[in-house]
Amino acid sequence: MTSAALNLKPGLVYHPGYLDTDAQNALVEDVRAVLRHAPLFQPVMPRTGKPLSVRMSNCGALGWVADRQGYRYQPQHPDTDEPWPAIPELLSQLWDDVSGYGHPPEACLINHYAPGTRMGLHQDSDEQAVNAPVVSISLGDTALFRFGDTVRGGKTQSIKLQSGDVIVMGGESRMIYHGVDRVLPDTSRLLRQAGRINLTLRRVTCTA
Ligand code: MD3
Ligand code: FE
Repeated sequence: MTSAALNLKPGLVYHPGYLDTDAQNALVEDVRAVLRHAPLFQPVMPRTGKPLSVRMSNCGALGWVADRQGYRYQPQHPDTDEPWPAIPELLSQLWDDVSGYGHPPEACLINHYAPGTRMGLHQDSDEQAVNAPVVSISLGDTALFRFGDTVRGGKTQSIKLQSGDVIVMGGESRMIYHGVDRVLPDTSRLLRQAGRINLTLRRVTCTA
C-alpha cells in the first residue's frame, strides 16, 4: 500500500490505513472461514479460571491458548482438539511485506472484542522467538491502544487503532507493555456486528 509508516518508538512501526476497504473485506471473509472451522473460545486466567473479556481463536501451525493450566502455544483447538486452519495467503503476504523477518509466521491469534471488552496491560512473553516481530492488524471498531516501556510502571502513550491499520512490534519494542483500554462504539461499518477483531501474526519457535 501507499500509506507512510510512522515510527512510534524504536522497533514500533505504525502503518495507518495499510489495508484499503476491499482488502479489509477480503480479510474478514478469510477470518469468517477460519472461525467456521475453529470457533471462538473463552480463554481464562491460569489458576483462578477468571475469564478474559476477549474471546479468541487461531490459525497457523500453533495457536495461543489460556486455561487453568497456563498460557501456551499448541497445535490444536482447546475445545474441538482439531488442528488450527492454515494462515490465509493474504496474511502470509502481509507478514512478508512488513515484518522484515525471513521466515513465515507460525501463529495467527484472532482476538474478538465485543462492545465493552478490553485487554489489560501485559507483555507477550510466551514466544521463544523474541527476535521475531509481532504484526497486528485491526478490523472493525476503533481501539484505544496503550503502550509503554519494557518495565511495568513507566509512562505510557495511547493511539487509536482504526480498521485497516497495521502495527509492527520488533527490536527494542518487542517486550513493551501494551493493552487495549477500550473499543469505541460505532466507529466502523466493516463487521456485521459491533465490535473489533485484532489479528496478530507471530513466530513462536526459534529459527536461528
Ligand atoms: C506490543 N493484542 O494479542 S495488538 C495480544 O489489539 C495483544 O488485540 C492487542 O496485545 C489487540 O497479545 C494489541 C498490538 C500488539 C500486539 C503484540 C505486541 C502490540 C504489541 C507485542 C509486543 C509489543
Ligand atoms: Fe499482547
